[in-house]
Formats: sequence, C-alpha cells, structure tokens
Amino acid sequence: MIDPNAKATSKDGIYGLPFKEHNAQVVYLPIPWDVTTSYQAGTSKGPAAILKASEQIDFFDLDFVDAFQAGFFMKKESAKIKKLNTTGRLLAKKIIDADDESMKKNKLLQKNLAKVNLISEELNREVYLETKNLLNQNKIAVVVGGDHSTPYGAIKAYAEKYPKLGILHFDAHSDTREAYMGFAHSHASIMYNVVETITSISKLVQVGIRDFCEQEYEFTKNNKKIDVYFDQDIARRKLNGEAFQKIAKEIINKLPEHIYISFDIDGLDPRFCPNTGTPVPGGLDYQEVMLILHELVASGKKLVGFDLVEVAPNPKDKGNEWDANVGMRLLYKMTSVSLASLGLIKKRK
Ligand SMILES: [Mn+2]
Repeated sequence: MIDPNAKATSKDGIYGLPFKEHNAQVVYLPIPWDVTTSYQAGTSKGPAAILKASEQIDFFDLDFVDAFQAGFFMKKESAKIKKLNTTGRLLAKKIIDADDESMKKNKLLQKNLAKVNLISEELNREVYLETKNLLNQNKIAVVVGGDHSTPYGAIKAYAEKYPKLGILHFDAHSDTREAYMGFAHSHASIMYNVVETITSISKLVQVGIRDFCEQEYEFTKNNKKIDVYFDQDIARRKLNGEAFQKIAKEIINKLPEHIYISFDIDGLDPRFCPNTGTPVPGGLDYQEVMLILHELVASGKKLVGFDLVEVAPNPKDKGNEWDANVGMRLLYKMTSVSLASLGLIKKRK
C-alpha cells in the first residue's frame, strides 16, 4: 500500500513510487540527448535531474484522485543512447563551430555531418521501437528529453496507433526549420519533420511561439494542418481584456479527438526554466498551461500521449533543482490529465 502522505525518495523510483515496468500504466523513457544543441548544452542531464527532483512531489491534487495508483515507472537511461549521444555531440560540435565557407569546402566536416544524421536516425529508431512496444501493451509511453529532437520516434509510433492524431505543441520556438545547420533531425526541425513525414497527423497546434525565422513563419502559415498561437497574439488578446479561458477553449477546440502533447519547457516564461538550452522572454504562465490542460479534460477529448523536453539542470550550480522541479510537476500533471482523459483515474470535482 502506498502512503501518499509519506516523504518520497527517488531511490524507490520516479516520484518515490515502488512500481516496476510490468505493473505501471505509465512508463517514462529518459532520453539523455543533446547532440545538436546549438546554444547551451545540458539537456542530456534533464531526465536524471527530473528523477532526482521527483522526490519533492506531494501527491494530493485538487483536480484528480491519487493518479499515482495507476503506476508510474521510469526506465533506466539506455547505455546505447548515452554512447550515441557522446559520439554524436563530439562530431556535431565541430560542425556547429564551423563557418559556412569551411562547411562547403571541408570534406571531413561534410562526412561528420552525414554521420550525425545517421546517429539521429538511429535514435529515432530506438525511441520508435521502445514506444511501439509499450503502446502494444496498452501503456502510456512518455519521452523525457533531452533536446526536442528526442520524441520524433515516439510521435511516429503514436500516430500509427491513433490515425488522425493531433499534436498540441508548447514551445518558444516554432521548430519547423527545414534542417538546421545541415542537421536533418535537430531540435529546431522536429515539427517540420513531424508534419512532413508523419502524414497521418491531422493537426498541429503550436502555443507560446515567439522565436522563429521567415521560412518557419511561411511554412506554418501556408500549411492548413497547422495553427499557431503566437505568444505575442496571446499576450495582446489578454491585454485587450479577453479572458484566457476563452483562448484555452479555442486551442482545445482546434484539436481532434486524440491528442499528443509535445511540451518544450521553454514554452513557459523563462522564470520557470532559466537553464533551458535556448530561453526566450515572454511565454506562458504555469497556471495558463494548467488551464489549457483543464480545458482538455473538460472537452472529453483524449490525451493519449505526451513528452517533456529541454529541461536542463544548472551546470554551474549543482544543487539547483529549480528547472527540474518545475519539470517534474508539469510531468506529473500531464500524466494525471492523460489518465483522467482516458477514464483511468477519477476527477475530484
Ligand atoms: Mn522545441
């Protein structure tokens, strides 16, 4: 019997819970990955930081009854993925540091770029197979990144299980670059790759976007599957006196029956994620996200899967758990929302 009022320790498992993979409804896949991170590396340490911070959870929730009873389990970080990350990052670093001219002339750099792209494809395959395996057992598979390239394989597996899947994408960045610095599977291209290559996906709704290039703006504007809630537009609507709840409802209304959330922590105001790879001013407030999640459950639509990416611990301040603390709470809430929307746990009111 689990005592929800006792102090948790992450030694027992994520959120201090004693579940194993076989008796857990929700399985978190930690992906320590930051191969193509261009600005600040460190997101590869995100999953471990979230696991450690998860000791701080308090299970009581005003919205849901004892979500943890469904069974949550975080797998061990895969040694293979760790090794791929180390190799890939060393190769990618030289490419990131090189200028356009040397990229054009230097054969070795070009070879390295091709290798990085292969390494990324290998990660996508690993995540896809792992997710597929869990979905076949009717579990919820949750990628915990790592940078934003990590959930591609998971989204592919979810899209196969749920045709016409809709993606709700929280992010500061559009992530719709058609390759970035030559990297075909970088964090900056995930949603481009999702929309272009996973064609059964019926909708992509982006929220909090405030950093993008012209190509991304044109791409999202010209694609009928994509709706963008730019941070600036949300802010101005609020400043003009519109209720955020109306915006939250509108966002959920745009989505189909089956929803997958891809949550880049930097979609939030940077005060909730000061150490993320590429923070941008502005962004959503924590409670605004909570309201969107609340509206999702109220709509009767189903949150079939989700991920959380780009959470990074502070490299200069080891004991500082702030980003991971926010991340683990957001992860717990999304898990509860998913379970409630699927009728697997009870709502409190
Ligand atoms: Mn992102």
